Amino acid sequence: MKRILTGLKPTGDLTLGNYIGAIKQMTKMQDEYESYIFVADLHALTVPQNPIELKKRIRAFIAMYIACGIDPKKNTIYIQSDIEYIPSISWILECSTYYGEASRMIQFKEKSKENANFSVGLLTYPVLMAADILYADTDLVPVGIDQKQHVELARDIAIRFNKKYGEIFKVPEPLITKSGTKIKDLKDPTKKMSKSDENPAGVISLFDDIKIIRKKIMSATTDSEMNIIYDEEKKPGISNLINIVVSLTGKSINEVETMFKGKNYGEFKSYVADLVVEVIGNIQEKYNKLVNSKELDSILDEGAKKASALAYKKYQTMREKVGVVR
Ligand code: ATP
Ligand code: LTN
Repeated sequence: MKRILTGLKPTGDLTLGNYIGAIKQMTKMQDEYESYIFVADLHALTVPQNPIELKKRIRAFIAMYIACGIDPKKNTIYIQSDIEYIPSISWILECSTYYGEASRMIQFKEKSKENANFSVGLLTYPVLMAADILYADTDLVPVGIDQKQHVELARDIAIRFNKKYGEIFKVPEPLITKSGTKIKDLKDPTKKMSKSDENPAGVISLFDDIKIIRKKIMSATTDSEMNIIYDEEKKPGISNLINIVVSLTGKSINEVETMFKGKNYGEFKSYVADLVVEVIGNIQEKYNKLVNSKELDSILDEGAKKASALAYKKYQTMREKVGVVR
């Protein structure tokens, strides 16, 4: 069975976009693959975080994964920082990564422009990501298109390391989820719905109160026409709402258009709101039962144990090969 592995960084509350674009995709793949899913908490440290909030959010992410349908029996679920050998693996990999290639990463270039006092961690971020992927002999890495370059760097590092020291790493492939429609911001449907967005009005958090979710959808930006037709360019707001319906129900765009022929935007938005509220309401119910449970700790203990055993083995092999052993 091929192994897939992915992580999300806890830099904001999980959104409907993360659910549709990443978590739901993982639930679809968990029967076909041996799946590893984690919270990339060390990656969150590349930008300033409030420690108390971060700690809460890490646990919330794990509970949310499971509430969204990531089955602990089918997945190895863990917190990145619980796997203590990953940063050690990352260090050895850093020494096999050129400064030039790390500084060419688009995400680094963009984020380092935002703040002149950026950390070194922002530069080495993709090497830590390579360690996340390579320790586990991962075959496929499901990610959004923005992370493709990082997975390619992980491949380059693996190939280079293998050439120098022998076949140590499996060379992973990115898996770009084609069906993973990009969900757009409800207030500005030309940009992606993003968990680290400063303006929450256009972002549906999986933790939002149901009433707020309904309100956000009812006040989503649309155009001044009257017809519910998919046209990303001329009608980005309506198209985004159609995409949400398509992703949550499995209906086709055509079916949604037909359902709402002759209906007004209010009726359509109200349908979308009912749908999203039902989906997120069910998720929240499961989440609330899980988040403070002992069961969650057992799942995390088990995940950490399994992943740590693999990471330890890989790290020892690397030490031997590189020569940093007693
Ligand atoms: P940040 O704001 O911190 O960059 P983000 O919400 O944009 O976070 P990422 O952490 O970059 O999300 O991505 C996690 C996963 O969720 C990726 O696989 C990404 O493709 C997916 N994802 C994020 N936002 C959306 C969205 N709006 N629509 C579909 N998929 C999304
Ligand atoms: N960089 C990714 C999160 C991430 C990841 C990983 C994804 C960290 N390590 C390993 C896949 C595999 C992001 O920003 N979404």
